[in-house]
Amino acid sequence: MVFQPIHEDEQKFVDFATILVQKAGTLVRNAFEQTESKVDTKLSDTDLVTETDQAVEKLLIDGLSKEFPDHRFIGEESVAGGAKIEWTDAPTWIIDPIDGTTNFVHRIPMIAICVGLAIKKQLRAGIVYNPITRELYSAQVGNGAFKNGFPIKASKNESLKKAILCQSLGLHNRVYFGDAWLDVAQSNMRNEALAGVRGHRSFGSAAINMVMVAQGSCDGYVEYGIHAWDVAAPAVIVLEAGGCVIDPTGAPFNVMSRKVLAASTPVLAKDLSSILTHVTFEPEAI
Ligand code: LIP
Repeated sequence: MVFQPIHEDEQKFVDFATILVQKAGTLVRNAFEQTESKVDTKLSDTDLVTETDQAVEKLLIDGLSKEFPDHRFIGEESVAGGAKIEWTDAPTWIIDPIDGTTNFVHRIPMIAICVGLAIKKQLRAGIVYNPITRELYSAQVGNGAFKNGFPIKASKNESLKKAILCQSLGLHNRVYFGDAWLDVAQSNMRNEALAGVRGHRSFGSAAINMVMVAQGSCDGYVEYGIHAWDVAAPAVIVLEAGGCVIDPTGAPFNVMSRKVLAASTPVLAKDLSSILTHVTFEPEAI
């Protein structure tokens, strides 16, 4: 696919955002080096937020809105604070200030600042930055996927029997489905084990799970109950790395649907989808 911007300033948008994300990374690293963070909870005891999440989101939105006043924002902590999700044709930044907040609170170095860009409701670019490992993943539609400026490629694995899958029990879903969710999650992981997968890994961050697929380290990832800000940026990176991103049911991916399946190849994606029990959510926006 050839890089064909759908907005004449797309490159300018992404270049500016990349510099801002690296600046936010310094803020996160400094906080990560403190012995502990002040932690609050949101929807449940497993849904954490810290003042660093809020400070990073403010830095990103203030910086981008000053540079690009007509742009719109969908930010995890703004939405948590009551902001309405405005999903329009305007250039829209979809932001998770710290994806993997629980890892951040526990000082587990698998966290990511996620900034996705959508124009006319099409995901056009993604930046996923782990400021602790200093790994910056980036992609623009038609331009390829990169880690610290070097090209990355998804594996070509088409077999579940050779697959490492990124998956957790998704405990956050108990707030929606009660303990019945555990039966679904355990059944899905059991079916994958019976299908002969090589193993499960979960990095505690949707974005890190997805860039592991993009760089070919893992072969698949599925999660229910995630949000647009968890997956918008890494979805572009997986696709531009030659991977596949769909709805877990096999339907086309919808960034607002609260579920995602990323895989190295369409064959693996289809086989993984076929052994899963699915759940549905109200879309976050239409
Ligand atoms: C996290 C996701 C993760 C999910 C967690 C949480 P956050 O995002 O990246 O995949 O399992 O429940 O939603 O809240 O740390 O930004």
